[in-house]
Amino acid sequence: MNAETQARHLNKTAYRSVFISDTHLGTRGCRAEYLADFLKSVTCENLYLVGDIIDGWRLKRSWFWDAHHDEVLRLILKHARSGVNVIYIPGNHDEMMRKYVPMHLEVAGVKLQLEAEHTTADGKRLLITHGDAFDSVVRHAKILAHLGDWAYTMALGINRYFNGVRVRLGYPYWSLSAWLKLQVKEAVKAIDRFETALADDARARGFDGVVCGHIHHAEMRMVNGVLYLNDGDWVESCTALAEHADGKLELVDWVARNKLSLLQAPTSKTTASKAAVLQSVAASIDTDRAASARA
Ligand SMILES: [Mn+2]
Repeated sequence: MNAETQARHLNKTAYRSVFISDTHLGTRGCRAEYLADFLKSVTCENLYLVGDIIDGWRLKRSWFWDAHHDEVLRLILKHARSGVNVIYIPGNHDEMMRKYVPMHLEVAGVKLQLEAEHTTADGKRLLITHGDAFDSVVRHAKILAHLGDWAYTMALGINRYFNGVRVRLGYPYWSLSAWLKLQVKEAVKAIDRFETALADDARARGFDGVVCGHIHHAEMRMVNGVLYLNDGDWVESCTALAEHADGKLELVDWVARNKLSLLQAPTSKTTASKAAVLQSVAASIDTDRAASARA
C-alpha cells in the first residue's frame, strides 16, 4: 500500500510536505483547536515549522495554554516520532531558540535550523525562512489590511458619531474612511514590498522559490520570476502550505474548507504553566526513549 492509499484508508490527506508557521502557541490568539484538527487530518514525509510556533515565553502576561495547545505539541512530536522529517525554523517570537541552532540540536526528533532548503518532487529548489529578516520593509504596515468588510462598516458607523461630536465642538470634519482607505493602501504596499524582498533574495541565492510566514498573509504567486509562498498563520486565518506527491503546491484554508468560523473565541479558561508544559514535553520524550529502548 502506498502512502496515498494508506492515508485514504485512515481518512487522512497524504501530502509530501506540510509547511505551517505563526501558530503562536502559548497565546490566546492561537487557533489551537483547528490546528490540532488539521494536523490530525494529514500524513506527510516532511513537516516544516516556519517560525513563531511557540510564543509568549518571555512575556508572562500573555501566556495562555490549554488542552488544545497541548494536543498540537503532542501531534507535532508524534509526527516526528513516526519518522516524519520535522524541521523547526525559529521566527522572531521564538527567537530564543535561535541560539541553540549552532548546536545542531535535535529535540525528540525535531531538528532546529535557521533556514532550510527543500526540493519539491518535481525538482523546484525552495528556500525556507521565517521572513522577519526583511522586517524593515514592513515596519509601517498596519494590520488593517486583514480587517474584513464588517470592521470597515463598523468603523464608518463610528466615524459618523465621532464627526457629529467634532462638528458640535466646532472642529472640522475628519474622514475616518479616507484615513482607513489610506492605511489599507499602505498595508497592501508593505506586503508587496515584503514579497518582493524575499523573492529577490531567494533568486539572488539561486533558488526557484521561497517559503516564509511572518506577515500572517498566505500567498502563492510568481514574484519577479521566483515562486513566493507564504504559508499564512493560525491566528488571523488558519492556513498552511502543502506539497502533493507530484510536487504540486497548494494553499490550504482550513476555515474555508471546513466551513468553520473565526469569530468563535477559545472556550477554556484554564491555563497550564510554562513549567507544566515543559514537564509534559519532557515526559513525552522520556516515554519515547523508553519505547525505543524496548524496541
Ligand atoms: Mn514573525
